[in-house]
Amino acid sequence: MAKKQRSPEEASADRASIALLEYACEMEVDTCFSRSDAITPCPIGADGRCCKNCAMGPCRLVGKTERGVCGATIETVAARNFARAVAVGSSAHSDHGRDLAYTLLDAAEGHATDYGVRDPFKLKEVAEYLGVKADGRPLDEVARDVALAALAEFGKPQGEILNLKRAPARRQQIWKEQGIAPRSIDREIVEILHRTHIGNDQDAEHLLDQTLRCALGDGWGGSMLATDLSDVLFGTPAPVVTEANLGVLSEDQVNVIIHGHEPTLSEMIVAAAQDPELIEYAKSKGATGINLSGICCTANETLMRQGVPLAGNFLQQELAILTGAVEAMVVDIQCIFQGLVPVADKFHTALITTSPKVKITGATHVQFEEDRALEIAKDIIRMAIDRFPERGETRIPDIRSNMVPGFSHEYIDYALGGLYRGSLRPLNDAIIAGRIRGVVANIGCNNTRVRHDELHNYVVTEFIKNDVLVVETGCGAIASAKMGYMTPETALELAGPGLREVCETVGIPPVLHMGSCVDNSRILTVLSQMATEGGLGEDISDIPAVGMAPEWMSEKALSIATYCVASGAYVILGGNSGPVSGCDEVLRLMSDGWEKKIGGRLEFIEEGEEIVRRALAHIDKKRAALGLAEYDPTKWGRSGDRRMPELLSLPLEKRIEAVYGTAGK
Ligand code: XCC
Ligand code: SF4
Repeated sequence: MAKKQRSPEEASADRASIALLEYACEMEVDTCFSRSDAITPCPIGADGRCCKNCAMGPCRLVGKTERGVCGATIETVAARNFARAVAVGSSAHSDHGRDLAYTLLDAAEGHATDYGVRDPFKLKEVAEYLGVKADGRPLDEVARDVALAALAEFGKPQGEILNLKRAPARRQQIWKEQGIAPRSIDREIVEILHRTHIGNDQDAEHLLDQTLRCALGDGWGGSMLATDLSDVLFGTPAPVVTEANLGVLSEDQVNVIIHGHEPTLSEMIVAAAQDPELIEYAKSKGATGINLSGICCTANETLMRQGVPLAGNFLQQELAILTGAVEAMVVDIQCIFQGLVPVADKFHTALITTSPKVKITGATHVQFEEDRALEIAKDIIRMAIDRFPERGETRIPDIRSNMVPGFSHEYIDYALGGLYRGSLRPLNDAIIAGRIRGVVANIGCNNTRVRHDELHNYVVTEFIKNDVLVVETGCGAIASAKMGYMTPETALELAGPGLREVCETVGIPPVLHMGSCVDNSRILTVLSQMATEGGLGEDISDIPAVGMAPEWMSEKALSIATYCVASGAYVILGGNSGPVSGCDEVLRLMSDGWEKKIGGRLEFIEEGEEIVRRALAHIDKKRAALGLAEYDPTKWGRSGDRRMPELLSLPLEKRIEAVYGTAGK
């Protein structure tokens, strides 16, 4: 039975997307939105009640069926499904990290001459974490050893993941006590695949323990390496000024969109787009230049380091092509819709796959190789330029917002403490005093099953109003960027009085863009440092902080959620159909069970209001447990820049009165 199609306004909260969805309806072009309306999710699979791990099934544990053919219970089936999803998510992040280690190795050995070490300080720091001696040695040698040490983390025969040592001591102790410290990244993933084979591990709690261990291998292993090595190769992010939403596309330049997750090729495309010869070539075809923008996390990577504007988030990939203004969409890995092919076919757009791991039927494959990186990037730009004369009518929505991304952990340290005394002390102090009530990490995807961007926008608005500092990555970060929340000025407009004081003093937005999905590791680093800085307990689980992905859809999001919980955080995933909601016992194990075991808990909550309510309650509970002052917004807001212009506009006498009261007369 065909379902009713949602109107553009029902499908998205983003104005630029609504405009293009109207056009998609008119043109009868299918998008993820219309397909989502046409497909009802399988209610059995959605709840985690379906097992297809062997050919005696698939077994659907519904109605009177209490066990699968092999006798597996719903607890086993739900936990196994969840474990497998986390293993896939973890593999995606980690394999991305592995490729960066190979790029660094190739660069250090002179096989990839377009790449090199762009942040030697970070290299030294990472060398230390990985046990590589850096002092007094040539940079290339250190880089080579760091790359090899990083690669060893994926499959070393003994020991534990080295970056675990970066967690607070108390946290490391918990991992030891619970036996969930990951040994090597690949091993924990493979062990999940093994354990979930038919007739193997059939105890939900035991399966979930391994899930925690595997996810930790992602967060503190693969993802953290991906972040660190990207910073080494391409520079550690610091604030830049740029823009977000489809309005960044240009009417008169060649538009190239980079989409996916890896910075490796896209950094070269950024360089190629600035090549004077190619710009001349673009002009020879009637364009005024070359305009780059990004979608998903490739966008976040080049945004943070190069200021490349954001065209949009996950659900806008097809809509970008519908503008008719995109000459090429260049994709690498992860979150790339196969649905791009039929949309691109209707326009002059070249859809170009580049990863040796990703081909899409109907797209043009230009395989990326590190040793010819810039050359390949230039070929791709040339292909885009060649499409420009074929461009037809365009409909670029005139919608974009200013933004300031680039808040790496290093930059936050610097912003708060200065070059020589970089520290998170002022952040801890602001939380202790109650100017900042707590911290929320709002991350993750969009999902066609909820109105595009709506939950992201709602929760972020509520949190900053309530003096909660918000840090973001992934597509959630792009949603806030489009709302204009990532400029310091927003702080004046929307933030609560205490948060506003802090933002004004430091000159930061109340919503900080911390990067791509693998960069959630930056959030782990910040939380660890907050826990060891003093005044906020001694573990991540003590900090008044909450993690959430209200519009999540990917298996990577499940891995992120699980490693955050395993690191001590309270994590909320949007939507009630968590992949285990068919089994109360597994839901209990992940919430109360995990809280007892490791201090963090995972919950699935559908409503935005309830997400905010529970997050604030958790923050206040943690504040109370630390013995901090109860949150009281009326204490703040009588200082800060905003009062200055107001004050200066008053006549002298009134000004004195405003400062000293009538006693000043
Ligand atoms: Fe993909 Fe990273 Fe999700 Fe966005 S947020 S839809 S995973 S791009 Ni990670
Ligand atoms: Fe059914 Fe068991 Fe096979 Fe799963 S593993 S499909 S529950 S018989």
